[in-house]
Amino acid sequence: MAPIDLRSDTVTKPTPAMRQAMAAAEVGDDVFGEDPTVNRLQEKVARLLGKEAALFVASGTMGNQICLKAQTAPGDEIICEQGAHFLHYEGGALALLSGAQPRALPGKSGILSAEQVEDAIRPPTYYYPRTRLIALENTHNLAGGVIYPLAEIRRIHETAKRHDLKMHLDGARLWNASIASGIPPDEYCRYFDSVSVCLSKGLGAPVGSVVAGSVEFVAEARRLRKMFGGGMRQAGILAAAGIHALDHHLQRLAEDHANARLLAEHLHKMEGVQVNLDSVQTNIVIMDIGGLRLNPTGAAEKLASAGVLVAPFGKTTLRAVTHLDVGRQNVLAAIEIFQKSFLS
Ligand code: TLP
Repeated sequence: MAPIDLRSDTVTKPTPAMRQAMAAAEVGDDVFGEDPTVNRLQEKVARLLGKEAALFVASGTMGNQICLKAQTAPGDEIICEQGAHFLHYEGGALALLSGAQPRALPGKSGILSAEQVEDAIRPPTYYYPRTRLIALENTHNLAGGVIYPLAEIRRIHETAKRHDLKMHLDGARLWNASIASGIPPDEYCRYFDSVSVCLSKGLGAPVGSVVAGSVEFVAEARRLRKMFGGGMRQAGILAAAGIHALDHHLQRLAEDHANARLLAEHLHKMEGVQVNLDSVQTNIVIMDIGGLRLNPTGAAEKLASAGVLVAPFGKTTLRAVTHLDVGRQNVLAAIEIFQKSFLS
């Protein structure tokens, strides 16, 4: 039997209907801007996010890095939370590609306050780095899928405006935030100059992310995408999967959230395991197994041999993520496996 794969929501396989949409996609050379399906996806995402324009890119990493570079110069400073994805999981790309430096602040469950941001903004003197950009993540992956409170985003935005700073949103899982909170994506995005959203996570497309912003920003993003080697040709085959995902897989994210909750509540009751239930707001469950006599790698291996895949995610933590390819029955089966593996 195939294992129950909770390592990430990136592991989903395209559904038969998605594959059909991909096979039927009209295509053209997207480097010339001539792929009608890519253009349709870009228009659709721009509309959903309330932005003037959007650009299809290869990955969430490429999306973030294009947005960060487009809005900074080497030596500039980017204010972000210390668990930001682009600091830890993008291979140091910020240093290489933008030459900007992060000013990483400790958030509460990944959430920065406007006061913290205000305090970190550098006065304009010749020896300080120039604060340029504020980058937030919604949902916050390392904090366990926590949703950024809209009221705090608004306050941070006011601070940004006062200091003439730009705002970037890593919205790899913005769809999850939106479905869980009931706040439409464009309401979140109106406070940001650039947004990067993923199609290949909760939405279940095989490849791709989209960056969005003003027409001027997207023109620069297009230039950088080419420079980073991300100009794809008949990419409509991939964009079709994204369009299909947005049409069919958005509302169902609520099921992933209910499944994550179910898993979290059961895990939290297990001896030696702790889950901060307050942070389980979407499809990610981070469990602290410090109370067991297992390290995360050993625990993940034990679970894998019993049929559940999870990701070691810290010194004493494991991460489980629910998605399109795991239903409630799979989660119930996984709970039994967790119980047996952790208790034996
Ligand atoms: N996150 C992956 C891993 O890299 C950890 C995952 O399994 O969660 N922003 C955020 C908030 C992300 O979680 C990710 C992927 C990305 C950006 C990068 O996306 P990709 O993997 O498409 O480059």
